[in-house]
Amino acid sequence: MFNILRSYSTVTGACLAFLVLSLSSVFGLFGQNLHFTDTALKSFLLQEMSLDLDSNGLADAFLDANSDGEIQQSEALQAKRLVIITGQNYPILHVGDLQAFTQLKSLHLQRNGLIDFVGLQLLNLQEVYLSDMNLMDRVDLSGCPNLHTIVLESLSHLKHLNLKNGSFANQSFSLFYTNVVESACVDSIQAEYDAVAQCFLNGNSPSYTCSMGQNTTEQGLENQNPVIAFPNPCSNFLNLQAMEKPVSIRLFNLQGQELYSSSQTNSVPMAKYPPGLYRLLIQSSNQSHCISIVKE
Ligand SMILES: [Ca+2]
Ligand SMILES: [Ca+2]
Repeated sequence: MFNILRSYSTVTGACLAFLVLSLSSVFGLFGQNLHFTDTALKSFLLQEMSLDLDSNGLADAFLDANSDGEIQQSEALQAKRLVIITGQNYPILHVGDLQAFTQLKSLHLQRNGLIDFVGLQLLNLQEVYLSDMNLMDRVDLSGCPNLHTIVLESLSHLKHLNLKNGSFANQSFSLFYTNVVESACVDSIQAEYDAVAQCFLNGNSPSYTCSMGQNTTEQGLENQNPVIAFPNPCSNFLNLQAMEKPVSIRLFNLQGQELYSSSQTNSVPMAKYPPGLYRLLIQSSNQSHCISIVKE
C-alpha cells in the first residue's frame, strides 16, 4: 500500500512538475522582453502612443500595456495597426526590430530620419504608409507578400523601390504616389505616377497593377511644393495657398471615399469629420498634388 501511494505521489509530482515547466515556458515565451537594436525606436514605442485601435490613422493607445518599461513578445503580438510619427525627438534609423510584430496588418511611418525600409518579413501586413521622410532612399517590400495598399508620399530621396515578391506579377497593388515621387523604377518594376493618379482622380478605390518594364530611368523628382495647406493638423477649417488657382479640390478618407469636392475655394470645412488622417487632392490645370491632412 505504501509503495502504491509513493508511486502515485511520484507520478502526481512528475505531472505537476511537467505542468509548471510547461506553463513557465509558455509564459516565458510570451513574457519575453524584446531586444531592440534601434534604441530610438524602443524609446518611442515606450513613451508615445503608437497603437491605432480604431483604424483612423492616428495612434490612440500605448504599446507597453503593462507599463513595465519593456516591450514583451505578447505586447508585440497584440499590435495590429502601428503608427510611428516621431518628428525630431526620436532619431529612428531602421525598422528591422519590427520583425517581432508578426500580427501587424497596418504600419504607418511618418516624419522621421529613417534611411531605409528593408528586410522586414511580415506575412500579415496589408497596408504600408511611408511619408515625409527626406532621408529614405530605399524601400523594399518584397518580404511582405500580402500588401494591398502602399502609400509612398514625400520621400524626396527615394531611389530604390522593390515591390517584387513571389506572386507579384499577378497581383494588383494600390499605390498612391504623390508630389515628389513621380516615377519609381527599381529592378524590373516600374510604377508610373500618372496612371495611379488617374485612378485616384476617378474616385475609385485606387488599384494599379504595376507592369514589368525595361525602362529604369528616373524622371521628375523635383522637390517643389506648389500647394500649402494650413493649419495641419487642423480642426474646423483647412486653408489653402496655391501658386496656381486650383481647378478642383477633393478630400478623401483613408478608405478612398470622397468626402468633399469643390472647384471654388481656398478653404476646406473640416469640422464635421472625425479625428484622423485624410488626403486632399488638389488639381490645377496641368498637374495634381496630394497632401496628407490630420484632423484633430
Ligand atoms: Ca486611432
Ligand atoms: Ca511591457
